[in-house]
Amino acid sequence: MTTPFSDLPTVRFEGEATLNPLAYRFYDPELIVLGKRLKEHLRLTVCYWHSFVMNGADPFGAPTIIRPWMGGTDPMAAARAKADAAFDLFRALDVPFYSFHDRDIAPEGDSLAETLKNTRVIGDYLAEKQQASGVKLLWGTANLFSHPRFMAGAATNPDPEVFAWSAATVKTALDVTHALGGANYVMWGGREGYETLLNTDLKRELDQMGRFLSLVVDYKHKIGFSGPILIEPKPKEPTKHQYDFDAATVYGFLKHYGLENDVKLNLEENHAILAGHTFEHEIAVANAFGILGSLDINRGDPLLGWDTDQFPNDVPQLTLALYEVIKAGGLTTGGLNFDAKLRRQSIEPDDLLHAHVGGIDVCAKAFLQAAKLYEGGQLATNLRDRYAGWDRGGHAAEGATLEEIAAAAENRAIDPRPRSGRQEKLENVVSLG
Ligand code: XUL
Ligand code: CO
Repeated sequence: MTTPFSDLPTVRFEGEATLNPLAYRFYDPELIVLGKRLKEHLRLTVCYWHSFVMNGADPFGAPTIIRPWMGGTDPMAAARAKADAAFDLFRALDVPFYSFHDRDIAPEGDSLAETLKNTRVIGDYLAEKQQASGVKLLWGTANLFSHPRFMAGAATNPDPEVFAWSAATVKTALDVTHALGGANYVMWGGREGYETLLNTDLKRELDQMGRFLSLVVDYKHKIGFSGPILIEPKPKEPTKHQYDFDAATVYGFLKHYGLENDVKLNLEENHAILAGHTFEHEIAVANAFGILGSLDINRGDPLLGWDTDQFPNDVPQLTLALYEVIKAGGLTTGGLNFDAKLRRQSIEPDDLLHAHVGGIDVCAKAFLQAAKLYEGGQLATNLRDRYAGWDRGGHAAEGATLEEIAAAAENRAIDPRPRSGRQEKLENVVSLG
């Protein structure tokens, strides 16, 4: 079927000097950086939900964005038309990956069985589209938050019937992700949280969430899905207290339920900000615990306290985040997923193009700057020098008891001299090179 993106030329790298707004100025997919092609570092991903489902409706008003593939009387035909539009956009942007929720790709049916069948049938259609285009699936996930049945949670719901419904939904979404060769399977705890303890058994809900995740991990091994399960932390919205608050909280949760070797994280810039962190903090925490998985690349608005999911356009900020990714050894199965949506007044199909082209170039420019910082080595040298005392061994070295350290400190009577943290000097290196 013809879609608004069918006839668009494919966006290409034209270099920094080009005046063509629909060309890449920094994203040269074949450029070798740090020993790998840029496209292999970034693993750019377009997400289905914001680009093909979201229509600009908000709590105050009706849809504004024209999505020609939505509507009609046959929801399965509409789902196929949506897939055609999606793969036309992937081709026009020349991105290697995409991502989806089950409900983005296929409609809810009249029964659970019909809903699951719809997911599988459209999954087969997507397999054909992948085959024809070469575009791959970065991750699939299940939408366990939009329908009213999930209002009090999915795995954490007080009603075991909802737990069971959610299990069936995730099983099918994971089956389809597996069949499509998905590199990861993501779980964002949409409604897993609470508004008030007056009606919530917090311990029971956490146990239910731990059990649900264990069941998913067992099933993943059973079917031979080799990618990681990724939890996506978010501190609030929709609920006031989301259980998957941030990277550190999720690690504690995984450890408690013995899942830290099977589950990693999908971190999102705007979620980090809502948790009172920077994106780079969340990446560094995940790396410290060995659970860095993938990234949802977007930004919030400093004047707004909610998840605005805007396309990234802050190069200095993203440079710091991607520097942490490089330090962590890069994303292996993960990628940079544009979990970002157009503003409500950006209503033309080509707004979607401009948003992604700019977002991709921002990621590329930030990555190239981060790679330069990494190769330049100034930050690493500084860090090494700052902790050099530990390399010299000494009385506080590994293995010493508290008494030994205490006695040595007292005998030596050295009053350690404060040394500059050199923050401004280092910030200048980042900003000015
Ligand atoms: C919600 C969010 C989700 C997840 C997938 O804030 O980020 O779109 O990425 O469920
Ligand atoms: Co996200």
